[in-house]
Amino acid sequence: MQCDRLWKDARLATMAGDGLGLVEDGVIAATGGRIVHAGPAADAPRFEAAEVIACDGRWITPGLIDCHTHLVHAGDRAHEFELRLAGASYEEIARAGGGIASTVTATRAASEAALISSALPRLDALIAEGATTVEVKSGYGLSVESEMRMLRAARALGDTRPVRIATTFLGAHALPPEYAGDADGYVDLVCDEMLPAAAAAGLIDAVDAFCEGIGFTTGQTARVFAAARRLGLPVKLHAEQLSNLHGARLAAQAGALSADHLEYLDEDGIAAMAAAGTIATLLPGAYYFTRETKLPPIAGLRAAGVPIALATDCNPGTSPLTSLLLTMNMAATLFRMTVEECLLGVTRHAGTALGLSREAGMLAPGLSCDLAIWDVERPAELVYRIGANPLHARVFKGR
Ligand code: DI6
Ligand code: FE
Repeated sequence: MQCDRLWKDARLATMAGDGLGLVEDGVIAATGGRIVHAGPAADAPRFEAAEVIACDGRWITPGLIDCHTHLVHAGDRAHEFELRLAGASYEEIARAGGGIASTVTATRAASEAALISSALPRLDALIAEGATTVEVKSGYGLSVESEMRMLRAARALGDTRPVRIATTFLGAHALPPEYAGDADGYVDLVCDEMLPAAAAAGLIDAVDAFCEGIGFTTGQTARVFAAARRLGLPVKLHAEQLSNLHGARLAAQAGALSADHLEYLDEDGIAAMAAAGTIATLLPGAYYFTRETKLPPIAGLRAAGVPIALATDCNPGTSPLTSLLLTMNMAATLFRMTVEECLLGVTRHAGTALGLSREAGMLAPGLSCDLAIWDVERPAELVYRIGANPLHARVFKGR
């Protein structure tokens, strides 16, 4: 059988089937950028490959997927970090006009080229650790023009680097100053103008909102979801990060791909997510950086069979994190998630959280040949080490 490239003498964590889908003596064959075979060498057809890559027993996982980031933004909030170290809380800073609002001011003032160049080092850090798919949200522009500029910058990142970018429209992230006291009026703008304009330009893969006391109510979130549905776009939600507004239930009932954060999620929300097949995306970097003490209900999610994804939440305010390896270590250490859960969380379940389960996140026939090849003796090392980067090679679409 002909193929373009064949990786042999590899150990595979396919993430397909049960658990990590471990294969001791494995091969992967790809043609036209797609996997045509991934599994034990013993079961593989005899391949005639244009190129053969000997892996010397290295482990191969699917390319990693960061399914929740705010990678595109201008400026940083290091000064706010200093204020927090001096005792101010995230909510206090936000209510005093700092926080998200300060990033909005900087982002509005930045050109598309400036947004791209400031995001690239963050993207490159993710890529250097084997990421092949990265979600990027808007939400720091909060006007038709500047939200679209953020989304165009996000799309451009995918033309600049060998990586798949999934864009998420987060117009309902914060209230811009010109709408102070008129959140419903701003939601009108989001639903009637911003979302349709960005969708018409092909800039949106999914729609998100920040459903929170300092964000938008469930009623406002439901309106954003309805506008997304009219445009045929999938939804996801920042829910239950700082309080329990029952956003996860609302998201699940809207058929959301994922509900994200979830520290304050309750049993009712878990049941709704399980019934809808909504992924729980946990963001241990934000939990760590904000020094949250309320743990997301991991045991309840496990018991209900809700798949858990993990992501960096890379953003200047609550998670200035650009490492999926550290994200996994934090999930294990802070949330007591298992190695298997952590690795599935940045591959298969992260892919599903982006609606990309037939494209990325597993080593399986038909999927894009996105690989991370690691210099480790066992997959647990990817979760265990702090600050090490054992990536040997990275393959995107078979190259
Ligand atoms: N939740 C978060 O953790 C970030 N946004 C959100 O909706 C924080 C964004 C920021 O502080 O800039
Ligand atoms: Fe976020």
